[in-house]
This record gives sequence, structure tokens and C-alpha cells, in this order.
Amino acid sequence: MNHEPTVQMPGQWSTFAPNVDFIFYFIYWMSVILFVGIIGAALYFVWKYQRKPGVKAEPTGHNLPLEVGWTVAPVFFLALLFHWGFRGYVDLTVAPANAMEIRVRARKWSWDFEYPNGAHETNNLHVPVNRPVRLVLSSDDVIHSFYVPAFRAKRDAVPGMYSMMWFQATHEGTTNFFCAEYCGAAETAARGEHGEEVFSGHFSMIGHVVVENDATFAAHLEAINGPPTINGVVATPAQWGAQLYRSSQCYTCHSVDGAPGTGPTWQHMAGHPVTLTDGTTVDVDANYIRESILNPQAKIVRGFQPVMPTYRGSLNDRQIDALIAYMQSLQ
Ligand code: HEC
Ligand SMILES: [Cu+2]
Repeated sequence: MNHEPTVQMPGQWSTFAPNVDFIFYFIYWMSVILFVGIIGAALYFVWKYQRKPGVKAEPTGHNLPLEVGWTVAPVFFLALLFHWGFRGYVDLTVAPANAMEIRVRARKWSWDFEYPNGAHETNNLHVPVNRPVRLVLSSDDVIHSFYVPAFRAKRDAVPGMYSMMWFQATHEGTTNFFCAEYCGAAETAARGEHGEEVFSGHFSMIGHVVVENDATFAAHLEAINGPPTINGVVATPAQWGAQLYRSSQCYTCHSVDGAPGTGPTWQHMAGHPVTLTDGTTVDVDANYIRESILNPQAKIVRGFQPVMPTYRGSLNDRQIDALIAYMQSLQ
């Protein structure tokens, strides 16, 4: 198995990769050989049977053995390819019973991963090496597609149904995943950490898959379940909230400095009244903020579209409290 990328293929980081690559290269080299053979023969015949003075062209007639031969020969290759392809497909589809299950929820425009211990992560997937991992995919809105080239694994996340994929990583390290289904883009930019314009869309649905040993993986799950430590000190709720603002992708729609975006800015938001689309006014207190995060369509702020995804199930209570503390600090 080759962990390094080649000209045509990314490194082989899963148990599927060697098989997939073998079939890919088989088809590739067969195409090269047939291309050279057919074009070569055509060129040779053009030259050999070119018009010569004094020679009259005559029809060649049939050659039965030749015609049967070039009809039957490809059937063998196609049957072989079907056999290999189908065996590979079954392999990719049926996860071993002891696989660890991770929930993957896609939405415009980020990925939420939920681990067996209930911890969540956005756009960052950690998996243990040499263990089968089963992903159960769903989508909140449109069709997305989870694609890890180094694993040779891809599956659509379709609204209204679950789809499954699995893999077993064979190499420790960090590789990329992508959304492989074009799923739109925001019309307005948000402000980034340094005041720069940040657009979100299909292209923001990328991230890292981190393959690590069992101990590091377990420590990681433990760490993302509670507040992070900053320089050896456990973060305050507001500091944790500031981190979640980035890691949960809130920043792609909400600014914290008054700049316009797809959603209202969080500056001077908490503790102030806000006008909704139906003309009523509500106070932005902790209960309203919590509802806005868990059930964003319940009350829509005037002048904005109902496009915020729900974070029900992807942010736990402690994380929501941390976000509220952060919003309250933005006065
Ligand atoms: C895809 C864009 C988008 C993302 C991502 C997003 N929001 Fe929103 N959010 C909106 C929009 C648009 C509104 C205004 C419409 C409404 O009230 O639903 C809104 C409204 C809100 C409000 C109410 C604001 C007010 O002024 O009353 C809160 C609180 C909020 N979002 C929190 C969050 C948090 C926390 C996150 C990240 C975990 C987040 N949002 C991620 C688009 C987004
Ligand atoms: Cu997508």
C-alpha cells in the first residue's frame, strides 16, 4: 500500500484504496493499449491501402472468425470488470458489524459529526486508525455528498433519509474531505477574524479527517466534550463561546463587530430588543437566544431570510450556554 499520492491518485489511506486503484489502473492501461492499437492499426491501413496508380479498389468482404473474435473478446473483459466492480461495491456498502458509528449531518454549509459519546465537531472528523468506522449520513436541507479521496469513499447525504458508508483507515495523519455535490452559496458575506469578507457556500463544506491511534482519539473525544483549555487554564464560558463561534461556523453568517451578513450581527444584540418579521418586538434574552439556535424558524428577525440551520442535537446545553455568554460579552 502506498501512502504517498501519485500523479493520478491521492495516497492510499484505507483498506479499499488498493482494490479501487487496481481496477482504475486496469481500465486505464487497457484504454491506453486499445487506443494505441486501434489508432496505430488505422494509421497503418491508411498508409498501406493508400491510392496507387494502376491498382483498383475492391471490397474486402466478410471475415467471420475475425468478427466473432472482436465481438467475444471484449465480453470477457467486461464480465471481469463487472465482477471486480460488483465485489468492490459490496465491500464498500456492507460495514462490518463491529464498526464504530459516527453520525454525519450535512447542512448549508457545514458538516456536523457526532461521536458515540455524544461529542460534536464541525468540519473536522477524527477517526481511530485500523478500526472500521461506519458513517450514518443525513441532510437538513439539500443533497450534499461526503467524499474522502484518500479513503476512496464517497456517499450522498440526502434530505429525508439516512445513507451509510464505512471505511477502515490504515494510515495515521491528516487528510481532506469535501462536499462532492454542488449545494449553493450565500449571497452576502460575513466578516472574518480580521475584518475580511468571508463568503460561505458549497466550497466551505471542506475539512480534515484526522486519523489517530486509539489513545489520542479517546483523548480528543474527551477534550471536545467540555470547555477547552487555553494556555493550561480552563476557558471561561465566553472564551469557549468565542471558539464555538468559529468552530461551529456561526461566523459565516453572523459578524461580531456590527458588519452586515446573512444573519444579524451579534454586536449589541444580547439584552437589546429586536423587531421580528411580524412587527412584534422581543427582548434578546437567554431564552430567546436558545430558541434561535435550536429552532431558528420560530421567530425571524425583520430584514433577514429564514435560512439559519437548526443546531438542535449538534450543540449541547453547555455549548449553548457558552455561546450565550460570548454574545453577552459583545456589548
Ligand atoms: C447560514 C447562515 C447562518 C448560520 C451558519 C448561523 N446563523 Fe444564526 N441567523 C441567521 C439568520 C439569517 C438569522 C435571522 C433570521 C432568523 O431570526 O432566523 C439568524 C438569527 C440568529 C439569532 C437571533 C438574532 C437576533 O438578532 O435576534 C441568533 C441568536 C443566532 N442566529 C445564533 C446563531 C448561532 C449560535 C450560530 C452558530 C452555532 C448561528 N446562528 C449560525 C443565519 C445563520
Ligand atoms: Cu454541500
